[in-house]
Amino acid sequence: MTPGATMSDETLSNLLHEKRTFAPPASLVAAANVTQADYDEAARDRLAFWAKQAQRLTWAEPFTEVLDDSNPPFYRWFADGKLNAAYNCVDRHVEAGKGDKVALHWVGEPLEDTRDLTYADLQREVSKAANAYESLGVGAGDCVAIYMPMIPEAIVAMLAAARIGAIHTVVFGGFSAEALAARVEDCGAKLIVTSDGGYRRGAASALKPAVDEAIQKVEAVSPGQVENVLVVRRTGQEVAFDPSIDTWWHETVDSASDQHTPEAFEAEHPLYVMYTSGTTGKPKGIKHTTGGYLTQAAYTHWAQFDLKPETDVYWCTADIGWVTGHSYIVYGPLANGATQVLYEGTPDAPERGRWWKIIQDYKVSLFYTAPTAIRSFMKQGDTVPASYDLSSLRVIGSVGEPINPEAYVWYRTVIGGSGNGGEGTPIIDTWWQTETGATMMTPLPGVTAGKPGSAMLAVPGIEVDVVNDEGVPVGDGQGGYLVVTSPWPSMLRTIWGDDERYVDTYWSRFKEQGYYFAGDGAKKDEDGDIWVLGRVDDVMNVSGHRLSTTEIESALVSHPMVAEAAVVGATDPDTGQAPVAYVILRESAGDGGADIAKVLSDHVRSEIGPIAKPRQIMIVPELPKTRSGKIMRRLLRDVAEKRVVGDTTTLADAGIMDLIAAGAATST
Ligand code: 6R9
Repeated sequence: MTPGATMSDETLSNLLHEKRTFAPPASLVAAANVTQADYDEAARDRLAFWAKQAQRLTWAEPFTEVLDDSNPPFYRWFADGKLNAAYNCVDRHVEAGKGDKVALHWVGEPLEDTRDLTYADLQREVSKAANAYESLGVGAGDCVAIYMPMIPEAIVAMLAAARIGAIHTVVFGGFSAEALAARVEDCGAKLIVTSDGGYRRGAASALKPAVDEAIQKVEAVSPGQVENVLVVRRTGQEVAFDPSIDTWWHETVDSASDQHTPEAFEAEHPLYVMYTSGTTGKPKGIKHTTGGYLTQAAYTHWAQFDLKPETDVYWCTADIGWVTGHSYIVYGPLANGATQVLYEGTPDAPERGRWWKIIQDYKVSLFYTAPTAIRSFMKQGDTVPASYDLSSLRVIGSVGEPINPEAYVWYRTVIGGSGNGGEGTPIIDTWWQTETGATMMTPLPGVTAGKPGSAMLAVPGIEVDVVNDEGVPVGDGQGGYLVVTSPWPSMLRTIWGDDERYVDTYWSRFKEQGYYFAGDGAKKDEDGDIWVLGRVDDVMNVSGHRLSTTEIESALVSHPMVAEAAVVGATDPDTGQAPVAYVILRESAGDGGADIAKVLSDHVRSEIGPIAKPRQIMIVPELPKTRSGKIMRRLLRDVAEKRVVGDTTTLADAGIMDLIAAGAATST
């Protein structure tokens, strides 16, 4: 806590008062997958509910025990059952007569560069890749690192690993050689699957050189660890090729047999490791296993999108290198036999309407994206999406950050306005984490009236709460820490190679209660619905009041000139900390005028009160973000406190900090 500041009674002040609600469209309610009865059923017997959801999967050997909680927090789900994840995502749909159903409508970034893969195609491709992996000496328990653009082979590479019981770790294609090397080394990968490059922003970018560099780094500490590199030819660009370690996908995989018998693995067999950067220290390898993970990914994908697999076309814009790509591009949708779009490139290539054109062309009905994307479209204005037919949409989702109420309303009206026969498209605001594996909180589209900015309530079978410093649940209208109060099927099992860090990071804060500490602040509103308020590390203390950055940001975004805002607490001699805001204006606002800082500061005062009024407001062209679109407030705090800016390796665009720091130096 800041020296001199005193702790208020409230764990987190509750500032913003958003009262709008959006009821589910009648047509959706009439045929909804999930109803109130499902919540009631799950509340009566949570474990029986999950045992029933696990029947969405095909088990080679049935489980007899649902949850083994004999050694907390090392929980095990469905532990004596056996299954194969790839079989569940691919083969069983073919066996059920759905081989001709399109699994992937792949859309490359260059126009007209498209490819459809049916479930039967996927079965052949995954089988070939699995055979190729085995011929390269990869087997159950080995680790395969995947560093690829958004092409079908990325999904094939993941499923081929799962099929033979190998553990995959997908590293985002935008990460540096250094970040790749650290992950490859930490999980002990012996095979790296990559491509020559991919298309982004209208041009071919390279990936293979980063792999070559990463291998040199790994060799220096762990000689001989990486045995093979499998390279997909995507762009045809020249790449260095070392035949002693490199193999072309189109030779090794394409020549392999398309027949492969999947072996069943124990439900607790590791499926993948996904690295997530902590605020400090080395990235944590989050370990997920097979049966529980697949159960919750499949159930939540079906429930939250109200998926009708025979008619819906689904599209999640996440990158495969983010957990959202794992659960809601690969495992959830494919386990459910869905048809989905997979898009390689950026939203504005070759023009700003690209995403909306894809929705129109493929009649996308279920759409899942992040607040950062929604705000960037909001910045551009309504005219671009207005020129496309978006009436196929039924349910639209948000994930990654709290969605500001104004961005929510824009998303609902401008993107979702014509959906459901003009009744409008419900938004599912899904709260979850790499660690939780699948959605934990969201309003369900056929049951709950949505509140802009609130993830609202736990999905059936999940138990969350908001507690104070002592671990006692807060009352309605109060804020505190978001916790999960009982184990769930898709939970992380540990941090790869570091059980102690797993226990310390997630289970020591509320050890006595046995609660999982999510690291997010949250509040309960007067109805008891939950609003996530961002990471507790970002909470600031102003004159003894603990304020969430999210609420001040949302107040700023509710001004018609503002598209995006980031707020940080900077050290202040009078108040301990004071809010400093970085704001991106909408294009329609021009430069905002000479008194823009005062206008916005007065707006915050009138929306939420004088305590939250920013000490300084800076207009900036962009904000520092991670590759999954989260604002990196830590770096903005460095600028606000006039420090040297810290580690920027996980930024999507490192140059942005120079721009912001230069602007701050000249502003008053
Ligand atoms: C899936 C994903 C997890 C953190 C999480 C929280 C934030 C995600 C949110 C949300 C408010 C939502 N977050 N979804 N905050 N409302 N709907 O994002 O995983 O990259 O591990 O990030 O993201 O702060 O703790 P991950």
